[in-house]
Amino acid sequence: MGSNLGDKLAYCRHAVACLAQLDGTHVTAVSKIYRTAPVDYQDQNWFVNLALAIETVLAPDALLAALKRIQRSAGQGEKSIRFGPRRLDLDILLYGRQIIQTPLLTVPHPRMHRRRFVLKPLCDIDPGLVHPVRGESVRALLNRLDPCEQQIEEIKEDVRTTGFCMP
Ligand code: PH2
Ligand code: MG
Ligand code: MG
Repeated sequence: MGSNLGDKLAYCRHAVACLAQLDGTHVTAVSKIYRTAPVDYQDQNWFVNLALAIETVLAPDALLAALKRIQRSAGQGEKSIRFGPRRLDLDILLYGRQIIQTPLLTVPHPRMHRRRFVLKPLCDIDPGLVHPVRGESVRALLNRLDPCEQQIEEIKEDVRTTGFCMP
């Protein structure tokens, strides 16, 4: 998840709480929280980014619909500039090892392998997670990035609120 408008951490906390309360869904891991330099469209605020692992009965399209609902509940409209500022952005990065291509959803996320703000939090959760298209672990993909690009700093905060079911 990511936010770079308003009270970024509060939007992320809200999203974590909503996901923890989603029917048929358990949050099983939460990454550290990061401040990250904007990528792809650079003339905007730094983001707060983190990643969650969930177990869910929701199929990918139903999960996507739920994520959009949570985005809307944070006041995030559907129409934002591509790669531009947003209160809350919830993306599906991986769905098990499935490869999904529909008009609404591409999984694995098509840009995740080159984004430090995605790979670093995923490594917190499980560095051995394998990208099902590239056949490489998220740690290997992270090590491949140019160390001079995509600044990232850990924030010492806790986004976990209530309703958690940690393994
Ligand atoms: N999201 C984008 C575009 N650029 N940069 C950072 N650092 N973090 C993001 O979450 C992000 C971005 C589009 O969703
Ligand atoms: Mg995004
Ligand atoms: Mg998105």
